[in-house]
Amino acid sequence: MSSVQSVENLTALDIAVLARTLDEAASSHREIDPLSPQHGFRLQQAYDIQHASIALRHARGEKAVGLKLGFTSRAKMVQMGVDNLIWGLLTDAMLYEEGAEISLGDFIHPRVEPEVCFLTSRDINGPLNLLEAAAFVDGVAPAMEIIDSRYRNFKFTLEDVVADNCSSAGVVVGMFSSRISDLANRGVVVRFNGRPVLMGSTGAILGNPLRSVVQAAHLAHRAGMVIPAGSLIMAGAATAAEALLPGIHVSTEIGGLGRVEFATGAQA
Ligand code: OOG
Ligand code: MG
Repeated sequence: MSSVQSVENLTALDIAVLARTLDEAASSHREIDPLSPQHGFRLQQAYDIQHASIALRHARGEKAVGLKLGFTSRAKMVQMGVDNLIWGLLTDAMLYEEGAEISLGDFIHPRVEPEVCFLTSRDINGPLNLLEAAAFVDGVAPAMEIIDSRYRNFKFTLEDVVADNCSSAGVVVGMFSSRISDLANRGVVVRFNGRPVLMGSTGAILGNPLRSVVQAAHLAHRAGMVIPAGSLIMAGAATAAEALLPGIHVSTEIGGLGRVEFATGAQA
């Protein structure tokens, strides 16, 4: 028998309270217990909580810069024990300068993962197929996402991670190029201080990371949202995520796309 007593019973007030709880955990860098076991919400309400927490960021002046997909690769699904594609919203406060030194004090238990980032060239306001998607992006870059679940021990249900904006915490994007075709099998290597710690292929991302643009178009359309021209779309990690350590140099190299890097501050 499930420990969840009832589902889809959240009021607008409950959604606002849970959004604020997650927002405060993120801004104070303090972990919390997962919310869904106690509050029993379903996926649609998890997205309502996510959107309410992003609205709090916008109210503080943060600007929308795009969106991210999660669990677009088997490696990630297996690592986190979740098997549905999910999406979250990015703001400018999550963008870190390429090459910067990032303080781990900004996070709870940050992990890094190698990604591909697309830049949209036109508004996307409906579903697209793979061929059409290429006409809506004019840049692709090697990228890294820093994820930082607000939940204790990085443990969550699908509903919890969606409410928590899919663990979004930081995005580092390398140089954009127009090499959008032929992304289906590029080697990916993440290095800590020059030592490879993660290796894979862009093919791990839905067979071709451009499919993440197709998925983003579909999800945004279903949610009644337009993805404006100039948005970033983070395609999802090609490998499992790796815990960040203090005082290291982190780089990701993607065949044909180049390298993206940052350092972590010496203090944990
Ligand atoms: C959820 C975020 C998943 C990805 O690239 O698959 C994600 C998590 O693993 O905490 O960002
Ligand atoms: Mg990710």
